[in-house]
Parts: sequence; structure tokens; C-alpha cells
Amino acid sequence: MNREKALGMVKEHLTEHRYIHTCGVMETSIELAKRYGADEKKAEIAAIFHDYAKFRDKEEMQTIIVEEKLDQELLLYNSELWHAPVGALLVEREVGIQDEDILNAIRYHTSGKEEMTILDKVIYLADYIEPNRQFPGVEEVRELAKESLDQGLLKALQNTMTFLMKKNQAIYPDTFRFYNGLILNKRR
Ligand code: DGI
Ligand code: FE
Ligand code: FE
Repeated sequence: MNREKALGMVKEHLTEHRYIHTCGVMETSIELAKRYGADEKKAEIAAIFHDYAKFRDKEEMQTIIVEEKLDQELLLYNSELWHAPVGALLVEREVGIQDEDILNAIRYHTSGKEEMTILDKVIYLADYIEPNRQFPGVEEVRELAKESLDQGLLKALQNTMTFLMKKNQAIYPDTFRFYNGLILNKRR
């Protein structure tokens, strides 16, 4: 699928703000894919569709999680996590994308998981550092991302987990596994 067609398909599902974010993730994903050796075309398509389900009704996402037998534990955690696995399913079903590498990058873009491919990591990090993002700590992660994919990810995860913990929010197990994997790999 070409970029224009993909952007046109996703645009009707997003707000203006989220569409601008999506374009930023697309540009940053391609840069990171070049730098760290992921498939640039897959990175482009995964980035364009990564937030496809962001504005679905909670009830619709809940029904999909139950009926499609996604991880039922998701229902215990922040509903912000749901748009990633639900998005992967809907992008396959409604857009017709079948490439598992692309679908996985969408599926794990919010939580991460223990074993992430380079493409999964590229999308996760691009989502965090794309140029329209403005929050404390993002500049430090942008700098780290120029030198090391894993160092950038580690700082991004530390920021996110600290942020969630300060708000008394639970940390989804895959997020912990992603974090632990990065720490344990680094020591190897
Ligand atoms: O969709 P975006 O806003 O572009 O970014 P995202 O897909 O990374 O979603 C971020 C949201 O997900 C943010 O509100 C924090 C939440 N989140 C991420 N990891 C976890 C989490 N929430 C909980 N409870 N636990 C997590 O591990
Ligand atoms: Fe998202
Ligand atoms: Fe996003």
C-alpha cells in the first residue's frame, strides 16, 4: 500500500491532532528504521496505522477483547492500553493488512513485551520521540535514540513507568517484561 492511500485510510479515524502525531511517528520511524536496520516500508505502514483504534468506544474495544479472546488481563488495566492489540486486529480485518511484522508492531506499540523485534522497538520509540511530542524528558530520549535504540527505549520506559506509578496506576505485565528484558540484556 502506498503512503498516500494509507494516510487517507487512517485520517478518517483520527482527530487532527492525532493525525499530525501519526505523520510525526511515520517520519521518525523511517529514520530509526534506516539507522537501526528495520524494513523501512514496514515501519512506514506500521507507523501510519499504529493508533488506528485510538478513538474506538471503550465498549467496542471491551467486546473485541472478550470475543476475540485477546489477553483478558487487559480489562483489569488502563483502557489506554487497549487500542494497541485491538488496533492490530482491526487493521487486519478492516484495512486488510496481513503482514505479521506490521501487525505485531501495532499490537505492542503501547506496552511492549519481553522479546521485541527491531521493527517493534522502532515503532515504540518513534511513538515516544516524534517531533510533535512535548513532555519532560523527551529531549533526553531523543538524544539517546541517536546513539542506541535500547538506551533510548530504556529511558522512555523508565519515564513512563515512573509517571504511571506516581499516578497510582498499575503497570501491565508486558511493560515490566519489556523493561526487565532491556536491563538483563544490557548486562549480558
Ligand atoms: O497512543 P499514544 O498516546 O500515541 O501513546 P501510547 O500508545 O504509548 O499510549 C500511552 C498511554 O498508555 C498512556 O496513557 C500510558 C498508557 N500506558 C502505557 N503503558 C502502560 C500504560 N498504562 C498502564 N496502566 N500500564 C502500562 O503498563
Ligand atoms: Fe498508541
Ligand atoms: Fe501514538
